[in-house]
Amino acid sequence: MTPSTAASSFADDVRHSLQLAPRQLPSQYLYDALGSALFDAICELPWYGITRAENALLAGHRAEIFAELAPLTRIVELGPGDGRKLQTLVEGTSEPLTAHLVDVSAGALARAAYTLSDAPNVAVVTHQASFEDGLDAITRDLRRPAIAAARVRHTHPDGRTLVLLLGSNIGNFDALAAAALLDRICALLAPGDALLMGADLVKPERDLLLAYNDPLGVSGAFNLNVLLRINRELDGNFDLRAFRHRSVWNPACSRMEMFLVATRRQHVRVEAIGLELELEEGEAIWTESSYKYTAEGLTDQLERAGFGPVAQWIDRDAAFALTLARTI
Ligand code: AVJ
Repeated sequence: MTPSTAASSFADDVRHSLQLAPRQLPSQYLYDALGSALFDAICELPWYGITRAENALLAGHRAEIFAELAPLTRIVELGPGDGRKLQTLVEGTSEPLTAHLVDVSAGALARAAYTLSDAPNVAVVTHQASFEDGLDAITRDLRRPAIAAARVRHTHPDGRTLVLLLGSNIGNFDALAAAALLDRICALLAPGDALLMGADLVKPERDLLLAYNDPLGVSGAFNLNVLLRINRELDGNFDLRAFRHRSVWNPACSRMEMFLVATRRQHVRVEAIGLELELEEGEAIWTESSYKYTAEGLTDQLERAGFGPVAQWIDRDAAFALTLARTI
């Protein structure tokens, strides 16, 4: 994706989504350089257990995963963040690997590539793109004639592929979009390849509220930063002090919802997209949904997308599941 395309889709998405009822902003835009750094800080918070639980599961089961998938030569990670999840995983093998990293954030890609430069057996290829566009680009690469012929014979002369969708990144997709993403991943893979998915499970509401509205205020800063980004990149005049962070658990939809709530009636202008907004006091901009799953819900969803045998490891304390699904 060229920077100009990225910039114009940000402008289009902001113009469109801020005029919806209720007002919204797509959560992918939370991750500019500062947003990615704030998210990395969230992962260090004692109240946000996803990252620690997942790392422990990856470290505990990586040998098993590599043994199961041998010969594994290619890893595609959707949303690598700072690269530490993948770093933990690849400590389980000394075989040569190519890692394709797909992320909307250039800063995250640079940091992930740097983290992985410690692993001598891993060659990194970065794709600054949405998960969908990145998968399309990688699929085009993989459909070279020699590989296409091998796929028809259902063999793996060039090794197997493992797609990683970790950190509960799946949680930002609603049911339809998640199904479409899993279908797309399944279609990219050849028989014997696999998807490793890390997903946060439903847990007590008080734990969820602490994870998404932490006492240190990092979650709030992470959320508010999207307004700062609009001010900087689209010449907006959002007053960050006139909004507060709100997180709520929506049990009917099994998701955490994150909002920016206007603390007073106000007029906002976003110059670069010619947008004028009148916000009422208490009016909310919906900035993120984080869906929470059940262990069975995850395996059902993977089977519906066409995956075959599934292995699952669960951290009961953190209520987090790591699920490995093979293709048939
Ligand atoms: C990176 C999407 C998995 O939903 O838990 C953290 C982002 N939002 N705190 C999540 C997030 C608020 C995170 N994901």
